Amino acid sequence: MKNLGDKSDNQLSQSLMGHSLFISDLHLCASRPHITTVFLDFLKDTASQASALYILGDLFEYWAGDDDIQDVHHQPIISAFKHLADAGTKLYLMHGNRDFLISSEFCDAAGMTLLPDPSLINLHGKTVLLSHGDDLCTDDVEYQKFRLQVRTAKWQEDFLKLPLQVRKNQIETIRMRSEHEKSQKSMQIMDVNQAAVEHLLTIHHYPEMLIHGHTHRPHEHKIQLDGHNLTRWVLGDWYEQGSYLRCDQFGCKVLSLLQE
Ligand code: LP5
Ligand code: MN
Repeated sequence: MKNLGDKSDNQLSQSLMGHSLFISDLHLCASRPHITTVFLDFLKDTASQASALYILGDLFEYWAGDDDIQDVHHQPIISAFKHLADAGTKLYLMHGNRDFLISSEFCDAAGMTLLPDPSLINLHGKTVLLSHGDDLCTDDVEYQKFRLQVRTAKWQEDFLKLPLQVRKNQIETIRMRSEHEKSQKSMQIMDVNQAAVEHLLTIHHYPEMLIHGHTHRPHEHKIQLDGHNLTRWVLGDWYEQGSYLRCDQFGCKVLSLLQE
């Protein structure tokens, strides 16, 4: 006969089994149809084998509001997510700096759970902190000012009242200004700030791993902090190829779709 002890043992072994995938910075858009095709194949062939898929921001080149879910480029992506979720893969989405206007209408249609940034999870028995990563780029003062402004509820409420096409036009203006300003900033300014990383890890009680994207500089960083050995995984973008992090109870490794 089963007792409560058996149940929690069972739940623990369930969480240790299987594997999870992490991706970010796909920047999907109608003008790069090849990457959308690669991504739809990834969902069908690779993510369908995983117990969970975590998308850590910037899934889209930009997101102007959930009233854009009917767009012909967005529809097949949303349907593919829903199909995957219905087949049993858990789907988690975190906002990036380009798609933070994704809301519940999109998530419900796609069968996804929206995660706050940062989020602490239990990943196959390990404590792992997830973030998009832009909040850690504290040396990029101009960007942080912009971020503070557009992440307020009031600003978003006012912006979303504008007609969809007006929002898209304003976003185009910001993208052009952002590209120009980025060309004037050093690589160091646009990277994460080490003290910000260490502060985040400390206030979350030294999780074994931090996984984030945004900087498009994929790497496994080993960190020693207050006597703890931690790992910071940086995910790659999907401009040239699909790269993803695969984690199970034995550890994590970066894989590329071109290697398969
Ligand atoms: O994304 P990435 O890596 O290329 O660059 C980021 C920072 N840039 C941004 C802007 C986005 O790329 C494009 C816009 C996304 C749309 C969001 C939806 C709704 C917003 C609508 C607002 C009206 O995030 C870039 C960082 C870089 O990461 C590295 O960390 O450097 O930051 C910038 O370049 C920002 C500039 O420094 C400041 C921009 C101020 C723009 C203010 C424009 C206001 C005028 C509005 C006119 C309608
Ligand atoms: Mn980003």
